[in-house]
This record gives sequence, C-alpha cells and structure tokens, in this order.
Amino acid sequence: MAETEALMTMESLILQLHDIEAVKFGSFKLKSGITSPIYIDLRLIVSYPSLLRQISHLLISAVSSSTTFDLLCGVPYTALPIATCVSLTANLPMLMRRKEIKDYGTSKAIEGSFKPNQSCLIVEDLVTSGASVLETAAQLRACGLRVSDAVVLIDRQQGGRENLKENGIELHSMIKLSEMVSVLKKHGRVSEEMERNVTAFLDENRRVAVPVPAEKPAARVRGVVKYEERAKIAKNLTGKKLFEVMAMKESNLCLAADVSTAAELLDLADKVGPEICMLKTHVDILPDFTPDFGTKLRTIADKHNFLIFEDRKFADIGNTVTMQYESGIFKIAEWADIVNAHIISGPGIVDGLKLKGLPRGRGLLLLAEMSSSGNLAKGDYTAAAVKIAEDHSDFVIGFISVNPASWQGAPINPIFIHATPGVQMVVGGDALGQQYNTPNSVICDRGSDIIIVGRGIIKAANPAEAAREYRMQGWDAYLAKCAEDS
Ligand code: S5P
Repeated sequence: MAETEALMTMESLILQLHDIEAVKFGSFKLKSGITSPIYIDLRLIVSYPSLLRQISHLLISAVSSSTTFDLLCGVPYTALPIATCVSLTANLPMLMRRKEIKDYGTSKAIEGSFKPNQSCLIVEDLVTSGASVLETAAQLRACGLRVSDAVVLIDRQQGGRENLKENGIELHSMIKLSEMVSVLKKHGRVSEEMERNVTAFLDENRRVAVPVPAEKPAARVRGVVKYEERAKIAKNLTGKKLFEVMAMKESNLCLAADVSTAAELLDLADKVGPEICMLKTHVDILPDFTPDFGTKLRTIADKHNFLIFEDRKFADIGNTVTMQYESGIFKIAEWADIVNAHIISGPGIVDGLKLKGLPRGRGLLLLAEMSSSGNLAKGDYTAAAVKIAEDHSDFVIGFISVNPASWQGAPINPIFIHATPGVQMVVGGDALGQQYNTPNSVICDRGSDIIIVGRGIIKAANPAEAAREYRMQGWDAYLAKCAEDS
C-alpha cells in the first residue's frame, strides 16, 4: 500500500470509529485508575463487519512485512473478534486464552493446537500500560511458546510500548492517540481546546505503571518489611538463609517438584534452579529413590543457591516423628534444610523435630492453613499454629499458609515466612479439591512471601521458561507490595 493511500485509510478508519461512537470525549476513569478526557470503546466494532474487516487488514499489513509467525492469540475479550478476523484473512492459526480456568474438563489456560517453541503474535485492540498483553504473554510463554511481538490497533501512548519492551515484546501500533485526535480536529470533530486537553493529558501520563489486578483483598498487607531486613531478625539460621537467598536471587518462587522419578527431579532441579529460592520434594513418591539422592540434590542446590524443603507433613507424636525425621529409608534430616508439620498432635511434635533438626541448623514450617477445599485448618487451629511458632521461634521459620493477611489478632511477625501452595497464573482448581490463586493475589492481597508452584511449572512445555515467568510475577508482586507500602 502506498504511503498516502495508507494515511487516507487510517484517516477514514478514525472517522468511522468516531461515527460509531467508539471514541468519546469527556471525563472517564480508566482501568489503570487514571482519569482521561478521551475514551475508546472498541467492543462496538463487532456490530460493524466492514469496519472489523478493514481493521484486521490493517493489522496484518503492520506485521507481515517484517516477521512471520506460526500462530496468533487475541487478548481476551475485546480483541477476540479482531484476532479471529486476522486469523481468517491471513490464514494464520489462532489460539484462545482463558481468563478463568474451569475446575472441570481439561482446565487449560490456552486453547488450540500448538507445539513448544512456535512463535505467537499477540493481537490487542488498545494498549495503555500493556498489562493485559503481558498477562497473555505470560500464559503463552508458560506453555513453551515464543512471544516477541504484539500488534495493536490503538496505542494510548502511556507507557505500554516501554513496559512491553522491558518484557521482550515489540509493540506494532496502527494508530497513536495523538494522531487520532489531530485527525478528528482536522475534520472538525473536536475543538482545538479538546485537542489541547488530550495533549496535556498525554504529557502528564506518559508512563502508566502496569497495575496490580483489580481483585482487591479483604485485608491488604500493611507494614511490609523487606526480605533482607527480615534476614537480619530471623532467629533460625535456615530461615535467615532463605530470606537472604530470596533477596539475592530476586525470587520468591518455590518449585513443588512432584515428578514421577528421582532422575526426573534432579534434571528438573538443575534446569529450574536459577529461578527458585526453594525446591519442595515428596521423596516418598519417587520409585527410584536411592540413599545418594540427598547428596545429589544438595550438589544442585549449592550450585544454584536454593534451599531444599521436604514436604513430609509430619503429624505424629513427638517421639515418633524423631524417628521418621532421622531414620528409615529416606533419612530426611540428613539432606532437607526445611521440613513441615501439622500441629494436630500438639506442640510435642515441634519439640520432637527440634531435637533432631536444630543441632543440624534445620528449620520447620507449620501448616497453619491448607489450600484444598473443605480443609479444617482455620480459626482457632490457625491461631494455635501461630502460638506454637512463637514459642519455638528458634526452630520454626514460618508457615504454610493461604491467606495470612486475614488472620485475626496480632500483625504478622516478620521473623516468620509464609509459603503458599495452590498457585497458578489464573484462579481455578483441579478435580481433587486443589484451589489456585494467582502469584499477585498470593503475595499482594493475601500477604504471603513465597509462592509454591507445582503443576503450573512441571506440566508446562518448557518448565524453565514457566518458572522464569512465575519468578517474575512473584517478584513483581513483592516489589509492588513494597512500593504501595512506602
Ligand atoms: O495446603 C497445601 C499444602 C501443601 S504443602 N496444599 C498443597 O497443595 N501443598 C503442596 O503444594 C502439595 O502437596 C503439592 O506438592 C503442592 C501443590 O502442587 P500444585 O501442582 O497444585 O501446584
């Protein structure tokens, strides 16, 4: 298409969008929280097929000249019809992202047919901060797809391009907000004053931060103490080390390495090691466990600087757990930095484990809450876990918890760490009662410190890539929490 012809098409498109009232002027509160003198609602275009066709032709021409892609994926929901048109016109296979994962059926976040390492173009209608594109990119990447480009009809010029670039995504936009307003002004659709208002608004809002999702907590976390500060006040050596590793590696991600063999686990630990602060095992599920498992895992843990957490969930009386911890086939105390225990049997379980663990410098997490639906760890039970932890803060390093921000009573003691299982990129669950929250919700809204992720990583086509995404989301959530609190 010649340049003047392209400009005319663009002008006509802008005027048509104005005709159908997809562009409005006034005072509007945007999703990002800022108030804007201009509002664009592209949901309307589904009622104008010829406009939809023109838009998809334009989007294809923007990207097809430079790069080729194996697939495309629209950002839900407004861009889905646009993406469908682009897919049909360009004969490019499409994927669909679910915003919510069902807890029945296949529970897939990305629907459609694809192979790991294929390249996927993201299609979006409008970009402000780029947050929605980033969410979609995170899920695609977690499935092993490559995402390097996003094409958008309208760029509001408010930091989306920069935010995406920082995440390795180039933004191709058809219409910039400033161009749109000057075309409308040229054709007498807006006053000079309104054009000035929009320009001033753009100047003042050049960079809108990627917002924390709208889902807000019942009790938002206050009084955030940074991980490095908590390392200084932690009473247990392993607890101290965990905080230090988190701050140093910028990771609050624990991998739940629930794979089917020891060989697979060791291989996964080495691949995902750079991204995690802790690796959680269930040794009793490994059919090829051998006595040197602990030494092998320790070598990998030292290489990548993460801690080993055997999720043994001790639950017996003190005397029995001393033997379960130290003896038997697994000899857990020899190689696991951290273990955990239910408090159902009372504080004697902590005394028993401490007897064997403390001389080795180990730490203990108490199960104060659980992630599975219908579990009984709540209210007084959770409060009892806190009391036991306070009484044994030389050995107890923190809790397995789900919503510590909602705990009644004293504020959360920063010497204790909170690790939360039931984490995936989207809320949902499995068929056996597991319930998932997002990294952001776990860290920001629920007041936890560590996200424990199992199937979200191990079932991904590229677990190392998925772990990287989870690490970044967990860490960004932590930074947002610190920033909000300052
Ligand atoms: O309440 C709990 C406590 C734990 S430790 N809920 C859990 O899911 N866990 C563990 O976290 C569980 O045993 C599994 O190893 C992991 C969650 O795995 P995912 O695949 O559901 O992420």
